[in-house]
Amino acid sequence: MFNLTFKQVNRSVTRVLVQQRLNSSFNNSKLVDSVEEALKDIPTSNFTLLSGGFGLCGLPETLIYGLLRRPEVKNITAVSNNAGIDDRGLTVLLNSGQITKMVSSFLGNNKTFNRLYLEGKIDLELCPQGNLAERTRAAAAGIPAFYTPTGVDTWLEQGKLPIRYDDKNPGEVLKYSEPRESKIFNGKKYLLETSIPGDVAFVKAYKADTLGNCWFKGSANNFNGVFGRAAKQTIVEAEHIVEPGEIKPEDVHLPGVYVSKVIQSKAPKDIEILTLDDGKSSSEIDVSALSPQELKRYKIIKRASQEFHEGMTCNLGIGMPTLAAKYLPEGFEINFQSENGLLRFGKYPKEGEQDPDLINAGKETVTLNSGASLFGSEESFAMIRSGRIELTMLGGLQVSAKGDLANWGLPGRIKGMGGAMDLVSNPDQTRVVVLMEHNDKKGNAKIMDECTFPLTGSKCVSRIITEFAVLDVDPEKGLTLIEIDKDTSLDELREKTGCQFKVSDNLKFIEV
Ligand SMILES: *[C@@H]1O[C@H](CO)[C@@H](O)[C@H](O)[C@H]1NC(C)=O
Ligand SMILES: *[C@@H]1O[C@H](CO)[C@@H](O)[C@H](O)[C@H]1NC(C)=O
Ligand SMILES: *[C@@H]1O[C@H](CO)[C@@H](O)[C@H](O)[C@H]1NC(C)=O
Ligand SMILES: CC(=O)N[C@H]1CO[C@H](CO)[C@@H](O)[C@@H]1O
Repeated sequence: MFNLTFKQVNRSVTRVLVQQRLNSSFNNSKLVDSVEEALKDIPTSNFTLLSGGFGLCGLPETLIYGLLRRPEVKNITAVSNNAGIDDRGLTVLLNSGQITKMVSSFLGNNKTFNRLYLEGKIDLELCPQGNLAERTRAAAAGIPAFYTPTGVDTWLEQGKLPIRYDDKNPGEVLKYSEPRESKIFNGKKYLLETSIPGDVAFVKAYKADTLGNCWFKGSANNFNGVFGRAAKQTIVEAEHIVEPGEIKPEDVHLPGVYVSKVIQSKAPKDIEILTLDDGKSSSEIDVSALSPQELKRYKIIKRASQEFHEGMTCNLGIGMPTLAAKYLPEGFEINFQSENGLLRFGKYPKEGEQDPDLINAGKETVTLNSGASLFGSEESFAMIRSGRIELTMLGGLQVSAKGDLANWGLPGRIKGMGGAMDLVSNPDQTRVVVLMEHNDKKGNAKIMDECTFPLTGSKCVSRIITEFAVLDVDPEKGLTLIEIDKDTSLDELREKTGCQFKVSDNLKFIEV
């Protein structure tokens, strides 16, 4: 016996254990009856919770409300793309004071989250959406850190993201983010990002079997799949609990090996932004009935729709960029990608066909075209950073003559970058077109020598489309006017623009 090696002892012990399992009625079911039981083994306080979902889609609310009924569990660092909406999702744990720090890409318009952050009641680490996915993916893969192009030359690299405001002096920042180390690979700068391992993950699945294998429906994979892999303890709530084998092995999105417990989900399923196909074609729009403000936007959107080529893959930001898709010629084939995990999504649904599990990055209900595919956020951003998206159209607050873009907040009024920093991180392969009004509401120029608002990306914009002009951007040579509104003179345009621009020899009128 003393001659046995440790390995041999270990092996024989394993054999005995396996034999015991076979002999007894060993129950390997991870199903538990109640949310109390599901949360029994989580730490009492001071831990990191990864909470899946995107808006209200795939939101593990049964578990979140379970935690609300355990007020002694405090000082939670919650990692989640956003915090749900007021009175839904993680916001309830912000209100109860159980969450003291959020790691998110987007504050949104949600009053509670905004207020607590700006009043200095919570810490917020703003994290680009793609970094959130990749930092948790790295944790899931046993990788402590990695280099990524997202956020180069922005507040993220410079360590200027406000993490904590002073609760006594409004607007004063008490704590900023850590600056990021950078390194050049193949002539391009990348930032070092560390992984985000979770202590606990909350996951919402459509179907889970009693072994913990999960299947996500529609766009509900989002952060659920990657978060479910990145925590020491993953707790799944599923709408349908099935027996092992009912989810086909090749359809398992999250293998049970990552999952500790499964409960029946009791969360309601709601749609955050119901958008329906009104059946009207774009040619039916009565331009003469539009208000001056609507006409401005109409001109920008209509001109933007000329940027599409048949068969291209593109990602459209919320607002005007998304609306540009309405002006595609009938039958025109485009692969629209949405960063919450859809490729080849289609029109808004017809009344009655809407599905809370199928939303775009703007949280609007959508449909899928034939040949569509669905995946998690980590894969979506892999696609984005690696240049599979040919065109990204975004809104802008400011663009500089070198093509720097600022579009995620003003100092003191930060909304979060969402996926924008990731979307503009590979401008050599993904063309970045910015749609914006030429001037802000006070008439200030938004096209200028240097942006004054925090950057989304530097030297990344290829083209700017406004109601007055189409300008091409070269990071070295600056701006060239290629199209002008037919009712605007060059002098007027110079007046409205905050920096010099060249005029193309081939200047045309904007045709809309
Ligand atoms: C295994 O445990 C689960 C949950 O505790 C229970 O619902 C199920 O009936 C058990 N199965 C067997 C075969 O004992
Ligand atoms: C949480 O952290 C605080 C401060 O480090 C410590 O005093 C407290 O005991 C911790 N609580 C738990 C449950 O670990
Ligand atoms: C909160 O938890 C963190 C670890 O997640 C710990 O470092 C910190 O000291 C805790 N703070 C309090 C007030 O318990
Ligand atoms: C985007 C978002 O979360 N909006 C919500 C924020 O809170 C207000 C007030 O409760 C809601 O009306 C919004 O829908």
